[in-house]
Amino acid sequence: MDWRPTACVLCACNCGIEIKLDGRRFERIRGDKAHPSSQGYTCEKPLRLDHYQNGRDRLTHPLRRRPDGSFEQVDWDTAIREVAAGFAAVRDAHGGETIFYYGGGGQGNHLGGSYSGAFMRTLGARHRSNALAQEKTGLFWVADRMLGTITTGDLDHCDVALFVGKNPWQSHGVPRARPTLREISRDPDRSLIVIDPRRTETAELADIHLAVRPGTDAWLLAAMAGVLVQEDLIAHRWLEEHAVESERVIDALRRVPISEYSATAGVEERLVRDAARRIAAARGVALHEDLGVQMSLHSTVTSYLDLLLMVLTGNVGRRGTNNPPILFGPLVTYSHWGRGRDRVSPVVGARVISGLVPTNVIAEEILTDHPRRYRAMLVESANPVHSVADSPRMRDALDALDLLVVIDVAMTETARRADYVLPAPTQFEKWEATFFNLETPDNYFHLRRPVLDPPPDADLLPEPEMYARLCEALGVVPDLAPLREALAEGDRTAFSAAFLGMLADPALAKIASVLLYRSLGPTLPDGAAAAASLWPLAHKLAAAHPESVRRAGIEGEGPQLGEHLFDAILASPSGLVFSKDAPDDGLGRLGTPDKKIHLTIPELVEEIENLGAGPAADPEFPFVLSAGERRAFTANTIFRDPAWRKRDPSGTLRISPADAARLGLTGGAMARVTTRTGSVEVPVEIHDGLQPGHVSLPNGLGLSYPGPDGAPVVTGAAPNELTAAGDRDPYAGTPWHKHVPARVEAVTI
Ligand SMILES: Nc1nc2c(c(=O)[nH]1)N[C@H]1C(S)=C(S)[C@@H](COP(=O)(O)OP(=O)(O)OC[C@H]3O[C@@H](n4cnc5c(=O)[nH]c(N)nc54)[C@H](O)[C@@H]3O)O[C@H]1N2
Ligand SMILES: Nc1nc2c(c(=O)[nH]1)N[C@H]1C(S)=C(S)[C@@H](COP(=O)(O)OP(=O)(O)OC[C@H]3O[C@@H](n4cnc5c(=O)[nH]c(N)nc54)[C@H](O)[C@@H]3O)O[C@H]1N2
Ligand code: SF4
Ligand SMILES: [Mo]
Repeated sequence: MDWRPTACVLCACNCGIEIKLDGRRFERIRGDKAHPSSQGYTCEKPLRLDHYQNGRDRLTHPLRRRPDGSFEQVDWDTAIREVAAGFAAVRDAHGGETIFYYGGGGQGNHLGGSYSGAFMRTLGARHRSNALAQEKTGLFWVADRMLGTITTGDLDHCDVALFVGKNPWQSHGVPRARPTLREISRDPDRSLIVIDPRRTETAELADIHLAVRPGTDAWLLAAMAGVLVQEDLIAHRWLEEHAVESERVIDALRRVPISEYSATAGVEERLVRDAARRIAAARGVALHEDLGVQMSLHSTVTSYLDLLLMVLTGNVGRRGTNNPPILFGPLVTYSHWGRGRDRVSPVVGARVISGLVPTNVIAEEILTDHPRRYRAMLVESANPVHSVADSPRMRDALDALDLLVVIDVAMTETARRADYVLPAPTQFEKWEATFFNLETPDNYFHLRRPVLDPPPDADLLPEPEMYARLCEALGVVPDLAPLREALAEGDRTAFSAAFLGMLADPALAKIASVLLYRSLGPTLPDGAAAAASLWPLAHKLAAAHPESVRRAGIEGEGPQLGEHLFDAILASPSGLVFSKDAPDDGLGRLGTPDKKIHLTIPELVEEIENLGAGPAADPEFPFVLSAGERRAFTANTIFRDPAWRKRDPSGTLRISPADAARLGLTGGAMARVTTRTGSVEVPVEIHDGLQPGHVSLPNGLGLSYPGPDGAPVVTGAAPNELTAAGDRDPYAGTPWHKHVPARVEAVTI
């Protein structure tokens, strides 16, 4: 009876869960069997969600910084008026493009972010970023140039699953990760191939584990692609039909020195050849690459090589291979094929991919006297002081701004430096959704209802309401009576016409989401006003992919299909399937103008040709530190209360038995880890899955949280106290967090 459906907010899977309340506490949590993607599955982490919901450092009132640096509570009218005026003053003095937006949603909340553009565009802001620019932009750039779209590996129907730098046993990121991995591993006709320097839980299940030397995936993958070409295992007929510009890259791969590159990567040549042959022989290969390569050396060329393995063997656009998903919302934007502008950041000139400035250049774009430097920043649902490279420098950069405004639910490392902190209800106290809709052949969307009200003694506003009020404070929201009158007619046909009419005015087009929130919003059932921004998305999707939507069981023609899709979303508290592919639909969704795969990216082919000898170690920093490993008890910085961890309370440094013995370290002893940026002391865990020379620290540690007496306590080491902003990919600007040169010593007392 009182099990309330919602979703887990701890990773991009957003598994459906049900929560039973005891007053304001989450008494029990279980998987929601009615959720069409997770089907009752969860990992162990959401059972601890009460630590997020009822954290001791939750924000309760809008805060304004006093001249002495402390915060005072203010009412919402004051906060909204002063924040709007503060940004407007920066715009008037320096231009709107000096206002920077960071965030827009974490692992569970993207609905608020869908309203932020209204405020930012009205101010004339143009530059923004978020965590995707720390991980996925290199892959997005490559996929855009080759395919005109991103793809997702179809694990349900593949016979080979290939994980590169990803440990889904712990990090998930694919639906029902553990049963899926077990199933593939147990099935004699299917193979699991894992490329990871560490013997991870996922690697333990693998048929082929390529234990690459950290940072040398480019050599390994070039060798594998070389095997495909040199043993003539490529899908010639398929390539002739679906690919162009293949000569240059195939020619380069013909000349790859396979033995030498395998040796550089530290993997036996026999195993490299076996893996390539298994891929070539598969009916369907599903590839998932992740941070292990996206945050390491040569990350963009590695993403290119990953996709080359897939394309050369015909593993794109078919069932059981990698397919372009039908995205529900604007998670990725593409620019290469004339659909947007290739831009660069104003100060550093870094490439902007999918609309995002690389996170590693943000501090540099602020700490300068360049006239176009960022002067003000709005941070929503992110903790860049903790999550972006070189925290000390990030703190300096945020302190140098004329204005910093943070929207969050908790008092974070970033919020502590703000001029204004705007408190939002948690993701269980408001309507929420994510745009992590990446699955094929079936794809899912879940609009979540609130599970409980915000605390009665708190004064919070959901993000859409904040943005609407901020736009109103700027004086740009017109009288909406015509829209409301059109809505009063019952169906939304007249409303649709009136709304489209308004968008002819470019100033109003900028605030379209706020117009919808204030007009359509209040007419939606059960207080679902925040869902108003989904209405145009439902229409766009139904117009672009009517067959896929109808296959998902939504009926209607023309605009009616969009209306029905929107209504179905509102009526599906456990989520719904919104699109279903027919087998082999995928190639029709390539985003290139000729619907062909463009195989050669000249600058990356050149890099493959000039990889040279492997990365050289600096004798002063002989270890490779992976700073930010996903473990059983990490969840970005969504859980701030360290008590959520049942094990590994302060985050160990994992080190190989050989290195530990050499350094005189025993399990539980303290070690000092030093990099060019900083130094931390952490307990040691001897881990026989690690290669000598490789050490790792978990992500999400090092947060400051009130202890029992209310005084702040920092638990564990924050990884970005150790990373450097200059350590980044030359194409995408993505960080090398998995490859930080480090020194390890025993701490002697
Ligand atoms: N438990 C838990 N799950 C999470 C999260 C969390 O905080 N905790 N966060 C979520 C988020 S935001 C993300 S982006 C995903 C990330 O998910 P993953 O990318 O799977 O997570 P990581 O553990 O950061 O990195 C994956 C692997 O990269 C390997 N690696 C290190 N160096 C190299 C290298 O040079 N080459 C290769 N091939 N591999 C290397 C590591 O050994 C590690 O096993 O996880 C999500 N899921
Ligand atoms: N060294 C190193 N750095 C890394 C990584 C690494 O592996 N190593 N991983 C990177 C990756 S992949 C990622 S995804 C990032 C993650 O880092 P960030 O993008 O900074 O985000 P999160 O840590 O997920 O924190 C999300 C914030 O949202 C807040 N929040 C929760 N619910 C709500 C809500 O409803 N509304 C609002 N407004 N706020 C809310 C939380 O309190 C928290 O402050 O870290 C990156 N940084
Ligand atoms: S897999 Fe991700 S979304 Fe699912 S329950 Fe675990 S942390 Fe939550
Ligand atoms: Mo992430």
